[in-house]
Amino acid sequence: MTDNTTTWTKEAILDVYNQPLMELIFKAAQVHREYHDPLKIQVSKLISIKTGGCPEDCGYCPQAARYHTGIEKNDLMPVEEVLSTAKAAKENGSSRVCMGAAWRNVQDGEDFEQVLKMVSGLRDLEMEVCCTLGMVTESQATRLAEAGLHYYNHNIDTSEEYYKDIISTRGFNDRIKTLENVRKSALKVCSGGIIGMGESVDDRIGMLMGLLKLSNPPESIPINALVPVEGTPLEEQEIVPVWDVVRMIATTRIVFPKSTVRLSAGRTQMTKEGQALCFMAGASSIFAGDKLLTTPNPGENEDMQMFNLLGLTPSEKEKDNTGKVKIRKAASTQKEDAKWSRPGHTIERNVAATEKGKAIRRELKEEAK
Ligand code: SAM
Ligand code: DTB
Ligand code: SF4
Repeated sequence: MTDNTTTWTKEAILDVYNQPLMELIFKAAQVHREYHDPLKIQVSKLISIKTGGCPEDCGYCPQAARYHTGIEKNDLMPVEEVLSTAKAAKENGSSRVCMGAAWRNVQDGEDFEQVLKMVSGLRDLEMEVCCTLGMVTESQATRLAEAGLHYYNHNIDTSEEYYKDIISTRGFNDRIKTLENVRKSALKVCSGGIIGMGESVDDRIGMLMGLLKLSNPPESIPINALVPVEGTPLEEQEIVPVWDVVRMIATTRIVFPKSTVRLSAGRTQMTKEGQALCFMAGASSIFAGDKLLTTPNPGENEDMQMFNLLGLTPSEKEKDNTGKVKIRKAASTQKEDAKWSRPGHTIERNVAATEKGKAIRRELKEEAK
């Protein structure tokens, strides 16, 4: 058995990952039962509060402006729209809202003030609140915590080595810095990654090693299966086999016994049987609603049917510890100079996708004349 004090080596995690699948699922299920109620699944509603037009070059992402993915680009959503979407989701069993913005990083100003209003509005609806807004400074994270945010999501996405093949516009270290800023602000950390981007098993384990190197393990770990989107550099990537998703979830569960492990993007690519194996292997959370940020997700009715079939129920909101947690005072006034890096190496397939996008846009302009 394992606990949060086990010192893991890469070799030991590889042995866990590579053992016979039935043994792996069984052991993960045992760990899962030790720390979690296996019949409860935490349900989060994702809301894309600012869609598309992002300056970054993340090779998997349909929201990067440089790729031609045809998604509708939107300005920051009005506070009221966020709150009404959240109310409906709460009635359908979601205990948490996760707001995503296609930003490189949070910038102080009007938009950030609007996000703070969304956070406090959602807190007043008695929901848990999570945000994923790109890189944040400690003072921005503290302001979010003061407004009532519970979790901040920022994925390390993959191993430090493979990261350089996927993203060139910001470094792996920037990601770690953001996670440490979030940790210092008393927010809970949500960080995980994606499988199915062409990475090796070593990289998958490297991603878990990256999370182990943080000062504390993330309270929540999303495991996304790549949703290959036309126009992105990873558009031709084959859908990752469900067996790999199950292995990754089970391994994550064993290495991080106390964390929530979220079966995140890619569920429409899986059968209900496949998802059931993920729950058996220790997945304890999903995203609800028929859309993730821009790509499809099984709708709430379909998920309810699956839950009924498997005897699962959505878990209640966690006990609120706001007030017990000492939020570092701050921040509201003092501004921090964010020194995010721009590594600027080139990734050939990302450059090719950018060029393809530019050409398509040129053609469309010509046609419109
Ligand atoms: N802009 C912010 C950032 O990058 O931190 C927040 C939004 S970003 C879309 C959140 C995460 O979604 C990414 O880190 C990545 O793990 C996941 N993601 C994005 N596109 C995906 C795709 N096509 N398939 C699977 N996961 C994806
Ligand atoms: C996470 O790890 N997965 C979610 C959430 N955090 C923000 C996002 C998945 C996005 C999938 C692609 C899309 O819908 O645009
Ligand atoms: Fe932008 Fe986030 Fe997409 Fe990267 S993952 S392109 S930062 S929205």
